Amino acid sequence: MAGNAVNHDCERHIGISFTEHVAESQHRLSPAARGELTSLLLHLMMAAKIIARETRKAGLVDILGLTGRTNVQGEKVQKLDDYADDIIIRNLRYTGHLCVMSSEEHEDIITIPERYAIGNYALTFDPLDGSSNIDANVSIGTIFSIQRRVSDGPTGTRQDILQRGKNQVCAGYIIYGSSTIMVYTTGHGVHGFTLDPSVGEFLLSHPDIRIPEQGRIYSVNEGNYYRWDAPARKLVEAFKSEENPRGEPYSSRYIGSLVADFHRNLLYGGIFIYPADAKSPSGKLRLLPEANPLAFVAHNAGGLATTGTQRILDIEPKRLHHRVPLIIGSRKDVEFAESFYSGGTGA
Ligand code: P6P
Repeated sequence: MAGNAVNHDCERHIGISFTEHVAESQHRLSPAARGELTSLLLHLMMAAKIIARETRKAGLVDILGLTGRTNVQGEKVQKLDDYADDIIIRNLRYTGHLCVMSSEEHEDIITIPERYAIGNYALTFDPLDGSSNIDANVSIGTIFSIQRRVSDGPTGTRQDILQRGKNQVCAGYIIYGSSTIMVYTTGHGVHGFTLDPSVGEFLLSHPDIRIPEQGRIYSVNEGNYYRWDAPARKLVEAFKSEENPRGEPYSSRYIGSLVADFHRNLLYGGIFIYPADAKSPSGKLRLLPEANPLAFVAHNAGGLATTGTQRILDIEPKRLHHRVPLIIGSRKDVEFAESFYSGGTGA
């Protein structure tokens, strides 16, 4: 027991590197593991360091602005978007840990070239979420979701990607802001690491993150108000009134960059709401590269994530770019939101 206690302290010791943290966690939690997931995460962090470097100097080199292309979502593709997407694919496809990848920027799955070994995991990612904010130097982020392979053919398939969020083995994000912070969970707590460029390592800065069970912030684009259905309108009105878990009006904070809005709520408490609306009847945000990984982090930090009528992690994905309404954050605030959709308070 004493040995475990020592290991436990070590891996949650402020300042320990991500490399040491994942190795200690693997030793303590999965002593029989062969280290595939650990190695996969280290390759992903290398990609994140490269993206962070390019994001920091984006204003100085010709990497800002638009590529002139639109992606599968119909969104204008930023040069940094493309760069981040390419860096992740190149840094991960040769590792022998992945059977398939899926990126928000690609219509179909990304198969592993025949010259590389096939691994036991499937990676879904949004290479640079919030990229429309890049030119204004607003925080943006990479979001990732890792599932265990379920297919059994010569290479990975869509089946490996189209899994429920509750099956994830690991999920998290990297936020490129005033500092570069990586937050991740493997289902054993949520931990945050801050990149120290002087040593080129992510160092543990936020061990065992727990989202406050009730917040004081609501985060939504109120410009869409007249496109929402009645429950969404009544829910947001409630957060402006005293008819809410807090008993007084919440503060409104909206950055317009999902990772930044989510990260603030994770640390301070609060709720992020992106309802379906007349323009996006299924919702704007994507289930696989955005909602599922953030829901996995939220749940492991004591929070919740729902469409209003269904918990995000229970949703059976129908297609790679499956969109969902997203209500995510502090447990009491999300449960309050659900009451507006279940024929309760706001119906
Ligand atoms: P709106 C960024 O484009 C993004 O995908 C998320 O990062 C963000 O939460 C959302 O869209 C913002 O959308 O419609 O409020 O501009």
